[in-house]
Amino acid sequence: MSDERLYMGLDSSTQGLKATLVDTSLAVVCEDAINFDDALPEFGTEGGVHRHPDGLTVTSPPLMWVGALDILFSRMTAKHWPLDRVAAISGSGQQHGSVWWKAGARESLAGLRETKPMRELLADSFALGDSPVWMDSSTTRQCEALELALGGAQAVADLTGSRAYERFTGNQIAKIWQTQPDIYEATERIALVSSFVASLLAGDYAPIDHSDAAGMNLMDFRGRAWAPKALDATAPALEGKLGPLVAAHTTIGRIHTYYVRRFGFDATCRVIAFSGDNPNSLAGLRLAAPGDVAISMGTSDTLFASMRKPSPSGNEGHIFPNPVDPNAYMGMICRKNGSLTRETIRDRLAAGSWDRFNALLEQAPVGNSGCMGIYLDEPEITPPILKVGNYRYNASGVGVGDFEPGTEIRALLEGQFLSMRLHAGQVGIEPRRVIATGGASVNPAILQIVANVFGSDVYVTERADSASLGAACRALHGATCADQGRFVPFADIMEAATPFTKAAAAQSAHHATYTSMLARMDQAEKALAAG
Ligand code: 5FX
Repeated sequence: MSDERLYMGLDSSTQGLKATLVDTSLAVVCEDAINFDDALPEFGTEGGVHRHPDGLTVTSPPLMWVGALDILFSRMTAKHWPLDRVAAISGSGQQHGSVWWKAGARESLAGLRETKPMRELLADSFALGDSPVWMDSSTTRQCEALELALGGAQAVADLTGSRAYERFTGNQIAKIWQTQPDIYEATERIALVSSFVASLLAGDYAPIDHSDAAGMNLMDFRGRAWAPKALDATAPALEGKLGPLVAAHTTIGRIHTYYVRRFGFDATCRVIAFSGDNPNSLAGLRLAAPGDVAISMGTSDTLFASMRKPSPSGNEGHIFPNPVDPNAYMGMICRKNGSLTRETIRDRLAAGSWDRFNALLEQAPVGNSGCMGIYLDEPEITPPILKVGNYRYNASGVGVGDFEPGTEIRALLEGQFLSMRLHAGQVGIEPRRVIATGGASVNPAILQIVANVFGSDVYVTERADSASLGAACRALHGATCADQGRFVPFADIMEAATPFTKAAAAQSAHHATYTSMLARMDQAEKALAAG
């Protein structure tokens, strides 16, 4: 039996919890995942969330996330994962969601006893039973107030890396403070989903890392410290409730004895700071050179790129500190209407079959003879369009009610990626190489559209779940930095990893067709955003 050290990444995403175990050459040794709706039906979530009647508020119960960890670790022991060889764990969480620990929760965390499931031990630890998550768009009023207090959208972006966004945690905190002050007062610590899961492992409140903290509109993203002006404009005495910030490669503690006794972990197993799913994906996708862009096609579609010279925009996009390089940043844009919208249209027009969906797509020519569409099941983040609906335009730009199925599917896919290219360009991202990941990255027809829209070859990794893999890579990175007592470049760690595979080559004529459609997409989006 090998005694090689292993590294674990956990990903607490919107819809489920995943674990990936890698060895020192970053080969995946074991992985497993559970879906919240299926594994924990008693919480009544759909897609991992509760959608509220106002159409804007979206929440998830943090106790469900705790229950998921119980179930996943129990499954690991049942499947004889070599947990005693895990030298470090790190993790990933859906960004922006907040967990509201009630006074006294710290003692409950420290005193976890292995005789009971964690879910029972922490049942009374939350001041807020349902946490706002990234899909929530109910805080427009708080966003306007923050921008007013700080001198406008560009000023907020210059300070925090993004203009005020509804889902960003600071604006969610302001809303709770204004509408449920008793909950705010009863809260001892506000965690992000990432730092929350890290707390469960370390048995103590875990610090928030710089990269995920940039999704709060509360941190000076260059100085990597809480921004007093933003805190003051959000809620009183907030810094004490947020706790310290750390770089993402920091060891925040050793695993709590609960996991040693109940699941067989080694007591020296390090817990490395957790971060957001997008920063983890950047690590998992090894975006090293400027122009290396990743497109993650999950519940939301996000595009991100490593960058040295950030230029935050008061209109769109985000800049976060880079989770694996303290001197670099990551640029990101996020479209909320991603996979779920593709699935809605697949179910409506192709009876749930991707093969049929792809066959229908091929019935319409590249560029769709000028037809275009914007399909919004949810209020959109980029560009900010709060109303939902399907908007179809013929070649003359006139709104129409219906398309043939093939035209509809092509309008959806081309529209999604044209919009992404448009907005990536506006924050200065110039793709040289695109790495695709997430559920839709296994669909060759979608990858070909991506290649042609961006005019870049598209590569895929052997794995679609880059966030939990990225977290496992970061566990190895954090442990190596700690063992060597210095910052070790992430590239040194990743040298052992297998190269990416080219999955689609850009076709210049088709790229030109798409380039000629950008201005019309821009116009259509602006008209919708303006209401
Ligand atoms: C990023 O800003 C987002 O809101 C989403 O990509 C979430 O992180 C999804 F979990």
